[in-house]
Amino acid sequence: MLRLYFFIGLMCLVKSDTHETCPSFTRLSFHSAVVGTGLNVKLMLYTRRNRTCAQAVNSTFLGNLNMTKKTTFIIHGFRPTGSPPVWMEDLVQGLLDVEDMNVIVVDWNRGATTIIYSHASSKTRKVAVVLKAFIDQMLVQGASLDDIYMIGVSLGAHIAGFVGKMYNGQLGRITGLDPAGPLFNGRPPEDRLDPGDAQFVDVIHSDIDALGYKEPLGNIDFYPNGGLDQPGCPKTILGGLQYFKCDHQRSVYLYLSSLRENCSITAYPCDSYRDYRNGKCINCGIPQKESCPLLGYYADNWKEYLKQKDPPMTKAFFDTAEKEPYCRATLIKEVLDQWVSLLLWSHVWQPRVCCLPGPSEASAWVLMGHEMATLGLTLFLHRTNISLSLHALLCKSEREIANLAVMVGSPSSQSIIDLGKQRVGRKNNSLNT
Ligand SMILES: *[C@@H]1O[C@H](CO)[C@@H](O)[C@H](O)[C@H]1NC(C)=O
Ligand SMILES: *[C@@H]1O[C@H](CO)[C@@H](O)[C@H](O)[C@H]1NC(C)=O
Ligand SMILES: *[C@@H]1O[C@H](CO)[C@@H](O)[C@H](O)[C@H]1NC(C)=O
Ligand SMILES: *[C@@H]1O[C@H](CO)[C@@H](O)[C@H](O)[C@H]1NC(C)=O
Ligand SMILES: *[C@@H]1O[C@H](CO)[C@@H](O)[C@H](O)[C@H]1NC(C)=O
Ligand SMILES: *[C@@H]1O[C@H](CO)[C@@H](O)[C@H](O)[C@H]1NC(C)=O
Ligand SMILES: [Ca+2]
Repeated sequence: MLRLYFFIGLMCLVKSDTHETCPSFTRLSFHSAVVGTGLNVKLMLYTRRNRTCAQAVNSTFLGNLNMTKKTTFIIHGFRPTGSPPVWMEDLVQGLLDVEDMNVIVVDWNRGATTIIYSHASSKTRKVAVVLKAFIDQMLVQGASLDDIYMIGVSLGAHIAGFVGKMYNGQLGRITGLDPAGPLFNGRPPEDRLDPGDAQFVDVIHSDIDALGYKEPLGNIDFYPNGGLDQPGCPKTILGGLQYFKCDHQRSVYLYLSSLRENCSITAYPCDSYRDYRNGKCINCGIPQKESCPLLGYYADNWKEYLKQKDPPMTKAFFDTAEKEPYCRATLIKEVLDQWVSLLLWSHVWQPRVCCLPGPSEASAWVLMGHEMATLGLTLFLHRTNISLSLHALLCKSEREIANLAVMVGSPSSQSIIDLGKQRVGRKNNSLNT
């Protein structure tokens, strides 16, 4: 017993100690959610020089914010239990891993924590006003709107949209991670995130039948596994809290996976998930020299192309695995289920340097029969070696194959296989040499 008291005492000491030097995300209890919380927005700055210890900043104190760098704001959503978002730390560190930037965690837990969703959603514009005041100060200090990036989760996505509207769409970029649907579905553009809110708006929709927003909201809208339900998430209420939030939260985990070098997810522009599953959208609908858009952090590589479209909105689909690495799709499960056809295709970044017919052909297709399925699986398991092996197979070139997708031929993807056959037919020479 004494030991327990000692331990608790020690924890309090440690806690109050770190509290003074490093501000951390507001931690509230379920009690706060029941009684409700007044709005208080805390901004915490993380940089590569100070990855673990945040600095509290506000519109009168910009701290170590370096105005010449990109600044990414992370804005969370509704918090019905008051706890900090479990993914926040990974997102901050992941962003700092990929780029030397300022990362600002927008902690509006006081405001978002309530059991009554409409109370939280009614505070979104007020949070946006606080962020506007902060960004105005950044601009005074020499920052550029081009360098401002907002990642908004759920209600946070609409907050980012409201900030963007106040700058007439001049913010660099907004990423909406399953933007909130309830009370926003069907609203006009001024009352929600819309493609005009930033120079580039990309959105992941992972729970359009419950907590997420159904219709497209950005220049590109990604619908993983069709956007309704995510593999690996509980299908019944027996799954507890996960039943409610798993699909919704998956958008954040998919985005996070894009920050990891080994897990890029390729998406296929398409009118509907059904068309995608039927193999109608495998050529990306994008000029030949480009490969398909990637989900997540690097989605803005396709910005110029996507914005040229009229209207500048594209829906993109893809399938994922049920747990990390999500990029692994359903290959292994389905192969184990004895599918015999395996279709493997790659998008070659620089067809000119490969022995493909010419620059007009961006994709190389290989249809693999039964014998080759084993080889394909082996290649897949040694993921880092796939591109090497494909080089040997297709290109005999040292150039990187930028993107690769492996998919099992299932009855629904018969048309992919047919298309693959045609392509293989046309490329027999290059494959055999
Ligand atoms: C990191 O932040 C803490 C608290 O703000 C500060 O004491 C420390 O000097 C910072 N470290 C660096 C390298 O800036
Ligand atoms: C801004 O932050 C500084 C330093 O943390 C603090 O002293 C000041 O009171 C804050 N100002 C406001 C308006 O919150
Ligand atoms: C801000 O960043 C630039 C380059 O990104 C760097 O040259 C400069 O030293 C930084 N300023 C501070 C105060 O760290
Ligand atoms: C991918 O990389 C991350 C860190 O970059 C690592 O934690 C993870 O295990 C890797 N996954 C695979 C399948 O290699
Ligand atoms: C990739 O292939 C090389 C040569 O065959 C081998 O030495 C290496 O271990 C392989 N790497 C992986 C991750 O399988
Ligand atoms: C191409 O190769 C495949 C498999 O080796 C073969 O079935 C097909 O007949 C070949 N097509 C042409 C046009 O040579
Ligand atoms: Ca769902």
